[in-house]
Amino acid sequence: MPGVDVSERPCLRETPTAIDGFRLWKSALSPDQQRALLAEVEAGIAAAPFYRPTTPGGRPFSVRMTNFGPLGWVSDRAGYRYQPHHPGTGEPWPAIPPVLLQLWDAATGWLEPPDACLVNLYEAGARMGLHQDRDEADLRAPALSVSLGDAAVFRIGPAEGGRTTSLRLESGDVCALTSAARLARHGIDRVLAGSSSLMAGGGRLNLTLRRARC
Ligand code: MD3
Ligand code: FE
Repeated sequence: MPGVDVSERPCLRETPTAIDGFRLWKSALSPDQQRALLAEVEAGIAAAPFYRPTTPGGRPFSVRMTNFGPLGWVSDRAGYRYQPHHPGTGEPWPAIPPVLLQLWDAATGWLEPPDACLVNLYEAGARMGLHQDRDEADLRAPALSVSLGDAAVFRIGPAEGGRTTSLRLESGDVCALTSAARLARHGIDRVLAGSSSLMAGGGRLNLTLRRARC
């Protein structure tokens, strides 16, 4: 698809971070690429609308979610899990946009493709508390995150707990969570409303690619 080929950005450089295994590419997607990816996400959500999951304890998330790919991460009274269908419509999740598969290959080098893409929508006031991602079968496989829309204050710290580091994730930024960072504690403290004009009406989208099954 024109406008969403990662090879169009030959001068792209990795931004060094002090966090072992946390790899960051600021502005990996150009504004045109961000708009093209947003259009693909919008086409997907027409078939798999955002819904508001609840924690196993029954508390609603402030983030709304949907998924693309063979498996989607869901949470409800029965717990956290990956499943092949949308909990509201019962339909299979839409395909992962090809540009995201291309980014996975380029950024992670992991031979198996991702089988899950969680799509998080942060509207005004939404946040995500510190947590670890450990619902995947092989925790050695990396995760890859793409941010679109309003910037967010992201916090990350060691798996064992202790000191955390805050950094801003902005529209078009891509990060890979590899090795030690794969089990890092992380969350979104807040979204900076009005920081991006990508999405009419504001808000932030995060797409996280993972390998749910071996
Ligand atoms: C660090 N999402 O969906 S993306 C999540 O911006 C999640 O919506 C946040 O944490 C968001 O689980 C953060 C960056 C990210 C993604 C996956 C990770 C950081 C990670 C996996 C392990 C460690
Ligand atoms: Fe997470």
